[in-house]
Amino acid sequence: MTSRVVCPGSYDPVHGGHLDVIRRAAALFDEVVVAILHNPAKTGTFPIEQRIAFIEAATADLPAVRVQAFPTRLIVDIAREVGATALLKGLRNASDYAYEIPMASMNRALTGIETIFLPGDPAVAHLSSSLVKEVCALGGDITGMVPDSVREALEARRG
Ligand code: COD
Repeated sequence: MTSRVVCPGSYDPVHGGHLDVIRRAAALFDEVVVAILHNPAKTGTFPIEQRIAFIEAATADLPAVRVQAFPTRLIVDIAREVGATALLKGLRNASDYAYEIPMASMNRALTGIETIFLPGDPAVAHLSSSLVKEVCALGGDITGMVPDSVREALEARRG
């Protein structure tokens, strides 16, 4: 039976921490669905189509990975629809843990789906979409933190 996992997130935009988790997921499961969803606590920076394009380009060497957007849907419904065994997320630190555990519990209460957590790689644990955007907007160098296409798009937004 094909094992399939969903990696949910805003991915606005994708960065090296996300890509590390996606690559590790692809080594563990037959198929990885990277699901771009709406986080009500965040306002969007990049259009959904552009977020998809950034991730597709960065994972082009991983045939098991597919990227889909489900802007106004519950993650548990997406997981059921695509036939996922589990959700998979990265955990950078205690703040991530405090944020993620209630969501994992809620999702399990809704449909029984489990959430698997991978510890963030310390080499990229400092990365978040919001910090990368802030550093770039204020003139900092984000080379290597995000794919080049993302860096160029963020630099262009500086004006
Ligand atoms: N290293 C390792 N992992 C990382 C790193 C890093 N440097 N940076 C981020 N991650 C992990 C995060 O911990 C997270 O697991 C994932 O990558 C995605 O991160 P973000 O920031 O792009 O995404 P979030 O946290 O904004 O995503 C929240 C969701 C969109 C998944 C959530 O709001 C959701 O499920 N929304 C859909 C509606 C829904 O079902 N709501 C009810 C939830 S109970």
